[in-house]
Amino acid sequence: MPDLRLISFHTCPYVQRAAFVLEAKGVDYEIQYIDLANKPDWFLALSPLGKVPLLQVDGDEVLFESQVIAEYIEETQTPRMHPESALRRAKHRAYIELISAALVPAWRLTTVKTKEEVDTVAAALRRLLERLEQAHSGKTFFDGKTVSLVDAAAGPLLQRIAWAQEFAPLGLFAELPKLTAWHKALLRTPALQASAVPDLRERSVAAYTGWLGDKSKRDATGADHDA
Ligand SMILES: N[C@@H](CCC(=O)N[C@@H](CS)C(=O)NCC(=O)O)C(=O)O
Repeated sequence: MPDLRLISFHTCPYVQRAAFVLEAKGVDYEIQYIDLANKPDWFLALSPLGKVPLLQVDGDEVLFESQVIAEYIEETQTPRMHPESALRRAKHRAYIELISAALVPAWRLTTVKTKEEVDTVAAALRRLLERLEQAHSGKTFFDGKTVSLVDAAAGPLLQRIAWAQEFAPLGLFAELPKLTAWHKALLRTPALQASAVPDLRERSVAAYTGWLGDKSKRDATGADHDA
């Protein structure tokens, strides 16, 4: 088994995706956290895009991009998380792309400054969540009773949506019963629980520096979203 080291940032949902896959397969790995506000020189030398996650394999090989890392772990470690059928596998990869696209507005919710911007960003996120609801099998996880790479990508997204809605009821899960149940099932999944530091929620909530995180502004403008 190769020697694996995951270079991480505490609250990064992309790192969590890679860690979820390692945990779901019971793979041994080390994790090293860096400060993205003060990137070390060794990290900048290793990371072509200056981003986490990185996976160092046997010391000198470096992989970047979370989904590439997830696919490498999938190809080299059991049990398989991707479906056997090429068509289903392709669809899983397509929905992982959709989840990556949804992480962009989910992250923007932490910083946008006005209620109007929050509503616009939440509406864009909601449209993607509706497509995910349509694609979900209705079983415990995205496509069955066991976790797939789609679940590894979705867990960190659904956690962040729930945390945004602790500040104001944005209605992001409203009338999406499959996503609501999926979120609950993923929260109970050991691989998601082990994919990040125990205080991930507190650290993530602290990143809300925009309108959602500012109670005085919310009170002034009224957090009158539909639930
Ligand atoms: N597409 C990349 C996105 C990774 C990413 O955006 N990571 C963020 C932290 S969550 C990062 O390293 N940001 C540092 C920067 O952009 O300078 C992946 O899937 O790995």
